[in-house]
Amino acid sequence: MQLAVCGKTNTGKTTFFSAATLVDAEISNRVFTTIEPNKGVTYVRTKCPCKELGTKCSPQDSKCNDGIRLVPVKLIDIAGLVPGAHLGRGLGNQFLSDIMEASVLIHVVDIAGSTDSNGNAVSHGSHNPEEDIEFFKEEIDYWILGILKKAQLSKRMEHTHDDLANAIYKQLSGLGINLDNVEEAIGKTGITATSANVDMLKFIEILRELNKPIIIAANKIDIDISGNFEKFKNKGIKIIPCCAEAELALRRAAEKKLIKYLPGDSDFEIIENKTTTEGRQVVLDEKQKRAMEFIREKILKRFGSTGIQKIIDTAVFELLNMIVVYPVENENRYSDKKGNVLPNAFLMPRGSTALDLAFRVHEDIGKKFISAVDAKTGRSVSADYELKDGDIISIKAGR
Ligand SMILES: Nc1nc2c(ncn2[C@@H]2O[C@H](COP(=O)(O)OP(=O)(O)OP(=O)(O)O)[C@@H](O)[C@H]2O)c(=O)[nH]1
Ligand SMILES: [Mg+2]
Repeated sequence: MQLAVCGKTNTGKTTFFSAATLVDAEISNRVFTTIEPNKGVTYVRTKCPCKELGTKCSPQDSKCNDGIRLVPVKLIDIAGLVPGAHLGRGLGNQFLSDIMEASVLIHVVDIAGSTDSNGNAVSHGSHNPEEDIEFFKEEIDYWILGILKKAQLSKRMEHTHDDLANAIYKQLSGLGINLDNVEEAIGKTGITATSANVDMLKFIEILRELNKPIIIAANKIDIDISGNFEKFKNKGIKIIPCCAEAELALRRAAEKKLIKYLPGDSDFEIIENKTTTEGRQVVLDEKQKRAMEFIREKILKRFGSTGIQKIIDTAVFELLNMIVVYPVENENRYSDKKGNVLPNAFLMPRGSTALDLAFRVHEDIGKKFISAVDAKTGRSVSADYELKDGDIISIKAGR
């Protein structure tokens, strides 16, 4: 599963990406700083069962920090789009296909309105971010329309004997579009292979919403003097305020152990008197302390967090409707063969069954599935048992 950080140029996408992954990448206040996509790993944050079970876990594929389990998710930071990208404007449209590789699009918007539609700096509040939200969806939709038009669907259907859904599905393969969604969108719009562009665009809009949910990261909330965020809150869009710059500063300070902070926390603690292994004292200097205090007062106290973690978690748990399940070998010790307690944390779509989990562990285990045990209750469950968030399951398979 991959999430994409995307949107107009110069909105803070790479800052968001670096804050979420701690991968170093160039950040600057000019347009098109990022050309090649940056790739990294971020984490969703969930409660680890170790606390409630009173045991100490030893994660192998994820991390646990004082009862908070961090489960990895891929993140990609894509070059900025400008209006007309689908026609090749700006850096062109090759990036649109990068965007479509992701399951959720994190659209980073400069909510402070401090950059115009081409990403150039303008006085704060002078650009309306609503335009950016609309243009972004339009770029994707027109780009898909271009692909479908090129396909000459009716000719292709004659040739291959595919029905419309299959013809579209095949044409859009590579965009991570699923056939059920194509059928649903056709059902809702009644399009045919020769429908006019305006009807095709309605179909594409529905298909996009089903396939590539968008969450708006309302970035640069620290300089939003126009109160833009407040205006969007009630418009029925998924939008979360954030300050990528603050998160990056906090994460870097935490990495150096200058502060105690976990992504998503509502506060941090300055670590005084920290000594390195070489015996050097490392502390935040006065300027850094003031910057941290600013973040605490202007961001954390006002919004409850920097927003970055909340956006990642919302993308995975809400928009993709994932749950976290812990497969184990030994249901009494909650461990794998080697004795690692709660070694793995799997993200699975809500509605997945014990059998789906068995296949996820290994195809062979899935094929030879006999039963499963819910380790928390000790009860045996069947193949079609629907997994719950936080379940610890031991699969029993034949030889
Ligand atoms: N005030 C403020 N500035 C921010 C924030 N996040 C990023 N910036 C600034 O916005 C500018 C652009 O940041 P980048 O992360 O390079 O933006 P980008 O969207 O990746 O830009 P391109 O790669 O050029 O498309 C830099 O000057 C950042 O320091 C934020 O939360 N608040
Ligand atoms: Mg960038």
